[in-house]
Amino acid sequence: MKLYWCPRTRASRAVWCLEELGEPYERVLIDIRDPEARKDPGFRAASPMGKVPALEDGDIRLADSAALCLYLADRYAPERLAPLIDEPDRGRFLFWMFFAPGAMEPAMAEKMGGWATSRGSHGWGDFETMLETLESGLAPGPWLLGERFSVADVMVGSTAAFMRMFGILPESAAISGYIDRCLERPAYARAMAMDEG
Ligand SMILES: N[C@@H](CCC(=O)N[C@@H](CS)C(=O)NCC(=O)O)C(=O)O
Repeated sequence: MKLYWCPRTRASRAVWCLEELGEPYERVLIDIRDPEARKDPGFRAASPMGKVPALEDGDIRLADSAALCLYLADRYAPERLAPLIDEPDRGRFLFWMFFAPGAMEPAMAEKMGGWATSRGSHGWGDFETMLETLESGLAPGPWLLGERFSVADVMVGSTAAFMRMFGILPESAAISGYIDRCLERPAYARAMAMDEG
């Protein structure tokens, strides 16, 4: 597998996921600040928006951290990192997988950009609703699926860590404790170390 990657970007989620899998992969650096580097044909074929992360696995090419995590878990760690399609946990799992890009990220943009809120008409609700939903999803924990860690935690945990890093996470013992638990995972620590070079 080839992971198109750039340090200190959302690509760290894909690295965390790959490190949890334990399958061999190669990291290909795409400096997203360099327009020439972004012309790499393999990268463009895998990433329609020209964004990292993107993945090549045999004939399969795809981009987007949530899509990658779902693909990788289903393909290489079914049951271990993603509930199987007919397990009851699969429903909650899919909700949280899409919660990160579909609710957390736009709610963060709303908060940081000072956008007008519209809980009923914005698909992500609003920042407060997103936080309340996450807090209640983390009870009883320790993970979103209780004792079962999954790639939904890779998506939601990394996004919550970005929130804390950007200084927009209000005081929340449940969310802060969750981020700390994520950071204690050796696979996440390895992904963070790669960001530092
Ligand atoms: N929804 C995508 C977003 C990826 C994304 O925005 N990546 C940024 C880096 S964090 C990027 O590649 N930016 C370069 C650009 O858009 O020109 C994901 O989660 O993978």
